[in-house]
Amino acid sequence: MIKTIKEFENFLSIEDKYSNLIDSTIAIVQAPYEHTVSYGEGAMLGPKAIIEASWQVEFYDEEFDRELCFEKGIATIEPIEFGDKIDADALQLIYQQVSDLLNSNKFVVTLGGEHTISTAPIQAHYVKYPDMSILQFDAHSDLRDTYQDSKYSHASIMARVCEFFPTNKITQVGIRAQCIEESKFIKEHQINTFYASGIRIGKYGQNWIKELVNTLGSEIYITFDVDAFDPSIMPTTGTPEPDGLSYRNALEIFREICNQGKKIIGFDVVELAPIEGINHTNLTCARLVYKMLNYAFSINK
Ligand SMILES: [Mn+2]
Repeated sequence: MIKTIKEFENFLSIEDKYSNLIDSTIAIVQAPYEHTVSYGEGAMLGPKAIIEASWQVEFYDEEFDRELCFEKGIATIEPIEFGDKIDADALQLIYQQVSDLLNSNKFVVTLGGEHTISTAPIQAHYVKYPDMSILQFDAHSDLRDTYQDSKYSHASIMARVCEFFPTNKITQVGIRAQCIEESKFIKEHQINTFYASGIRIGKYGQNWIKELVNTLGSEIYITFDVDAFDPSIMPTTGTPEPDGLSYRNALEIFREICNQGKKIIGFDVVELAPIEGINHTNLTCARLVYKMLNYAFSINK
């Protein structure tokens, strides 16, 4: 039984009329899972921090001249309780909830938690959208077969995805920390990787954003590790890496997706690890989620 959290304590702090599960087009899943974090801790607190920060986000979006939350309805589901479940068992809980929501025709947003969790919503969306592409925002390519002896490490999430998903339909952006094996894997398996350094030196031509979106099919699932952002705007994440993307870069990519008539069919936002006293990063993530929803519904479907 899927339960929503109380009105006004949900994403954007909205009343039941606009946030009950039956009438809402959008559902927000909370997966506060943290088991393999290797450096900074706290990703399990990410979903709650994003929800609370969203209370400061305006309903109205000037770019779209509308209040999406009241047009579509956004249901916030109670956080998944993992108990002592880890690895495949934990992922199964997330997979089940996301699948159930997709089967009821909801647009699903999943909030992590460490990046490990993304395998579950990616798998669930892939069942419903067999032609989808994946766009991964990340500082790390996450393609290590194992990390610290775990196949379920946050550093191995995309390696797990590559076991069931066509690698040439994966596009990565913001990458700036990886091992040589990952670099080889990318070349051998034709993953479309837009390195931060490549963006800086013009390796992808004059309009790298257009080139990036050209690599994607018409249905796009986005997995957004917030460490893709520069640490100057996103210090509150497990492994912040210098020379990252700006918030503006992310929006420009979403805009280009819409301009090319492509659709965002679902997404997750992971790896926010809040630090007491730093609020702007939580708000950035909350704004990111609502902005991505606005782009996802830019074409009425
Ligand atoms: Mn990652």
